[in-house]
Amino acid sequence: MSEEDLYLGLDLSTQQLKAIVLDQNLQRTHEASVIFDTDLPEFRTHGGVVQDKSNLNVVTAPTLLWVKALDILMDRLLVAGMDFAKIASISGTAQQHGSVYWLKNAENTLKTLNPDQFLHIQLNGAFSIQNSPIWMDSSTSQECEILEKAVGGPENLAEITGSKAYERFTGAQIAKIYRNKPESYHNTERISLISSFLCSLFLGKIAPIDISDGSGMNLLDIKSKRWHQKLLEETAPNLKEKLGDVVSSYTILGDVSSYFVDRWCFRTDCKVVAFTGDNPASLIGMRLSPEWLAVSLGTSDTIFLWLNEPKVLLEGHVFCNPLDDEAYMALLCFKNGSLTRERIRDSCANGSWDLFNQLLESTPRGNFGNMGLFYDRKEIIPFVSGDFCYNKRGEKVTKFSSLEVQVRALIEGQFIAKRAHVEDIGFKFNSETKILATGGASKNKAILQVLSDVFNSPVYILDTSNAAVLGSGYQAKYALYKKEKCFKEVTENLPEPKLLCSPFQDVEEIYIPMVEKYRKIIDVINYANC
Ligand code: XUL
Repeated sequence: MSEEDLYLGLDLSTQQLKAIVLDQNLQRTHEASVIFDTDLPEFRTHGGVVQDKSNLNVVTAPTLLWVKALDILMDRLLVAGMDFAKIASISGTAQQHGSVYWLKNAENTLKTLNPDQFLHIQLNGAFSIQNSPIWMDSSTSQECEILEKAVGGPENLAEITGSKAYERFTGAQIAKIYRNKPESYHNTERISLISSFLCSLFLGKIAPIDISDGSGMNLLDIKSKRWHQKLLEETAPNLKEKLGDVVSSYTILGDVSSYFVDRWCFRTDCKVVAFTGDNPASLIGMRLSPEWLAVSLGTSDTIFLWLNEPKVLLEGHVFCNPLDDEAYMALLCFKNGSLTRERIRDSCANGSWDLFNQLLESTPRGNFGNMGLFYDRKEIIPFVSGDFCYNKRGEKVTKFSSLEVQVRALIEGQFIAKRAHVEDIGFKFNSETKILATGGASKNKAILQVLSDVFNSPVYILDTSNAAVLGSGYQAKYALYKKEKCFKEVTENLPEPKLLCSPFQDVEEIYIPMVEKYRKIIDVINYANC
């Protein structure tokens, strides 16, 4: 290993393929990206996907688009001055759950690629299904029912695989392909996740699926880290052979293929490390450890946390941890994030965040006992929609007495709900707990102060706009050094998160009762919806 060594990280997300090159200190030296809609218009994607006009629930992406994007990306890195011979290792990440179907003999094609030709020309005929189902697909409710039934219900499936059955998860998607296109399924040599598919292109053979992305399939037993026999059988025949073995996410799979050595001048001993899903890679990119709770405030709000033991989550996901085989990670998604905040900003503050913040800061913690829950779209946790406003006497009202109260009710309500659900999955708050705020709204200090108060924990920020691709770059280096150093040591030169807000002294007295009040409100709403 030399001081000159560089690490290549890739991220195949829904709308683009990105690459980042990091030096020994994990500082970026080069980056490039390919935007699917505009750089590859011939595939006619919108937002990187194709929605079936006759059934809007069917959402796919052309597999060859991703291959062609890699051809272009490599070229862009070269034009940016990249010397590929300096790369010591490669890892990557991709949108989760989507699947790629390799036609019989595809592995042979991968092993014998001609370096004088583009990948997309040579892999044109390598797929038995041309359009890969992706995470935005929701057309498999029938298959989900079958998987849950096979193991005695959603709770059992969540206990085995980390999640109840979800339509976008790969098991249900494979089952649908087998049912609708049995010929194509039988002609399939191997099935990859999008992450392991991208890895296969670098490896020159079909790469194994890693346990962390593999946890997004409803097929893997997350405790034994093996495929669950009964679930495989219920999904499709001979599935075990088509999926291959799973590996730890930091596994070095081998040297880069001769195609990359001959075409792009990679060195022959450049290592390819397993690729994983974008959420596990983000956990790496944020350098999360057990005392941290990452709260991403975006279009949807997401909470990431490190778990030392698996939990049974009916509303959320548990994945094997990409850094530590003994640990797990949890992911909770809340659909009503920024869009709901923007709606209330527009109605109360004329679209101005400054005014919104002034209104928020002019009301006291606890909002005089008023409480509001706002769900523009049907929420995931809890499964409800509509606006729910309760005054200080606990009476349901159509709206609050002032704009200030309305604004605070929204922000407190969003974070109180998150605290309740994080507690429900067994996360224990203590004096060590720290919150890492990310996403668009993490620039808003007034909102983050409420987050800090409701969770009674300090809130830090870190530039994590590229957490997934950075995470794959960190993983590329970590895998090489794993025998001598822990992850913390490998990433020790990176800047620490910056403390932005600390909780006020009185917050537990105010918010513990409000969390209880929230639970009661949700029970009443759920009861009324039954
Ligand atoms: C997670 C999920 C999405 C995709 C998108 O379960 O479906 O976050 O990974 O990139």
